[in-house]
Amino acid sequence: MNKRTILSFCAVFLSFLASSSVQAEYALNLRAPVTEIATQIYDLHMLIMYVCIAIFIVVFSIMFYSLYKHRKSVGHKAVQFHEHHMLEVVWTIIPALILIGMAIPATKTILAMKDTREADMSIKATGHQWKWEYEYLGKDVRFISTLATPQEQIHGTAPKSEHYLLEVDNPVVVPTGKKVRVLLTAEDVIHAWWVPSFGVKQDAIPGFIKEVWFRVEKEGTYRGQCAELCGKDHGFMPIVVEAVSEEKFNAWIASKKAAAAEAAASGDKEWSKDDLIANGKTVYEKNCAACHQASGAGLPPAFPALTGSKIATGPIFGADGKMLKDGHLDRVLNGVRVMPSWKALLNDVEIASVITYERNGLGNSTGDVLQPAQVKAAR
Ligand code: HEC
Ligand SMILES: [Cu+2]
Repeated sequence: MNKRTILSFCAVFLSFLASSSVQAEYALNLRAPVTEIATQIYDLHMLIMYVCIAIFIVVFSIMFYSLYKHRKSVGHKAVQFHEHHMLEVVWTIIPALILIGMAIPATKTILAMKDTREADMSIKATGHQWKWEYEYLGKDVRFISTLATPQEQIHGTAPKSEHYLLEVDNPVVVPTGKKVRVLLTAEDVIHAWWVPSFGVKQDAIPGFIKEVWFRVEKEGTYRGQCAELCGKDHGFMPIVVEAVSEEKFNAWIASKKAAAAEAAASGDKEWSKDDLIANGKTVYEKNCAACHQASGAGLPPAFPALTGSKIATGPIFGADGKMLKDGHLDRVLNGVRVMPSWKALLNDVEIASVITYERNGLGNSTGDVLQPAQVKAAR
């Protein structure tokens, strides 16, 4: 190697170093933290990054200096120091100390992350294919949060909106300044609840309850995703958390309760066929189209077509007036194999609407109507 090659190599090396540390300040770094834990994670990340850079500079400077200064062409002879005990002890102890130095703050943060004690409120989040269900424990509020991005944008026939695939119909609302504990589980497959600005990422596993917590100080809308990889539609079940003042939060809880009471009351009244079909279309597109397709054609053999389906156009009640086993209502309420059970996810009005829509839309025309009161009685 001549002097020019070595110099140009050094130049490339230095410019690489400069660019990577510059980039750390810009878009390539972690999301700006908004919780205490996320801030700790961010600071740890930076600290360890600087430690790495420092080690890199020290090690490579010595290496390149030695290579250059002691090269054969200037007549250097290799020095032998095999079995140099002092040297071996030093190069074991120094890295060990560096590792311990990094492990101490990292462990502190992990312990703080797992410390869900003394939470001000708890939300149970359950992952479903492909949506999140939230239950505010002790507050009697429960709802489903589904993707709000229209199918046209997903299939490329409409321009994509600003929060493409990161928008939902019902966001999680939390008060600022409060320690919120999230209990995570899943109904069908493993999901993962991830909100980067909170420093929260946790698998939601069927049969287990995992706990995470966050405390947001600043009002705002924070977005995340289901971070599970295997499975078809985890990328279509985002998470949106709105942090608001305590008054706004209380008002929101009251409005959710009022809406639930209203939905319960509307389940007792007689619905017109047109209203059921119109409402059913919305319910269908949100909950069923991912598997059975918006047209009802399904994706056979995995997901049967509802258009012309024997079950979806067959009888709902038996001759005795009771719900028919393996009939249309039974299938939707209780599910079977891969078909989810909708009992806990949809209310009477939603189930009556979606069934009426399946029977009178999607290319079917049985002409009959299922009333919410009938669903209620069949539960
Ligand atoms: C996760 C995918 C998935 C979703 C979401 C889903 N289904 Fe299904 N559904 C299935 C599968 C799979 C079957 C077939 C089950 C079997 O027989 O093994 C099925 C079967 C059915 C059947 C019986 C059809 C037949 O001919 O066998 C009806 C009716 C039905 N679903 C209605 C609905 C409704 C209404 C919704 C929305 C509220 C819905 N499904 C949402 C997967 C899904
Ligand atoms: Cu998921």
